[in-house]
Amino acid sequence: MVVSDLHGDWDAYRRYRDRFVALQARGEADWLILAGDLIHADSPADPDDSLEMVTNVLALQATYGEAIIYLCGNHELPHIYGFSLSKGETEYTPGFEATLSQSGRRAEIMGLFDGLPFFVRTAGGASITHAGASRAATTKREALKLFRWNHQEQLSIAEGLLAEEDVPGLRRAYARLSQVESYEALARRYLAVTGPDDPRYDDLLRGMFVMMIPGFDLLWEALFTTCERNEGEEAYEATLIQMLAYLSEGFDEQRVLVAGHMKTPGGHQVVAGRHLRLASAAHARPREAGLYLLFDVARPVYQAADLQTNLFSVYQLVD
Ligand SMILES: [Mn+2]
Repeated sequence: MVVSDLHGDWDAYRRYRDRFVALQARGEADWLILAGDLIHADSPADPDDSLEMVTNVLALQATYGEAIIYLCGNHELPHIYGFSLSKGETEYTPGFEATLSQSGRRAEIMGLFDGLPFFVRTAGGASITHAGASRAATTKREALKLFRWNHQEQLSIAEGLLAEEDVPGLRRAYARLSQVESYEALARRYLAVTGPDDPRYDDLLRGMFVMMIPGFDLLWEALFTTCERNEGEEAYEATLIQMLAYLSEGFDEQRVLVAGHMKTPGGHQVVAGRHLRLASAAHARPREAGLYLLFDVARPVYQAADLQTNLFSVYQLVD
């Protein structure tokens, strides 16, 4: 069972979770795959229960073990690296950082985020990821780097670079560039640190150095890709076929990519023949058009359209 982009929507999360629990008990679903962007309400007007949802996933994992797969989305990513994320006037990250600090479970949740996979492959040839295929992985070597990505390695490179710098000077420059009076105000806002003694105090600076590591854009592109809306459907088809070929390395041939990430009126869309775009809540328009995917991972799929009969709703009173 695949669900995507719940964006802090507890009601949607509860419906999908309960559906999985019921299906699992009947032997009709073995895996629950949350395809990223579980957190951050889409708009400041929407309720945001991101932290409750993440802690509930931890509880589900304690019960169902590896059957609960949570993939990394572009909204989980900034919290791993201490970036801020915003769109227009909406700042997504400070609220979650604040609840994270208040929860007393930061280390546990960061441990979860650090280990979130980017891709799941199936024997039947459908791979699942958050956003889609990206052009950044242009060689097999780059694709392998992405598949074996290590956040801690990137963070320690950035820490090494930061250690060679005049840190107080960088803090002042960072504040100046952000047009605020002090770095401390920024660190409190974006990292929910307690003050200058907090071990995470300089994580905004570290995040800045992460962005400068050559090759980091590989990860960025993979989680933020806007697919055919970026490069056109024809070019995207080639990108998609290339990505599926990389995903097929040393495994069953992968022929279809399932991803969410983008606004999808009606809850699903077939893109470039091989990409099934899924929106389970916030991106569905209306929200209640949101769908989940339930398919047999061993049955071969050849086209995204093959999965269209496997889409279901939790917003209707059917069982
Ligand atoms: Mn996304």
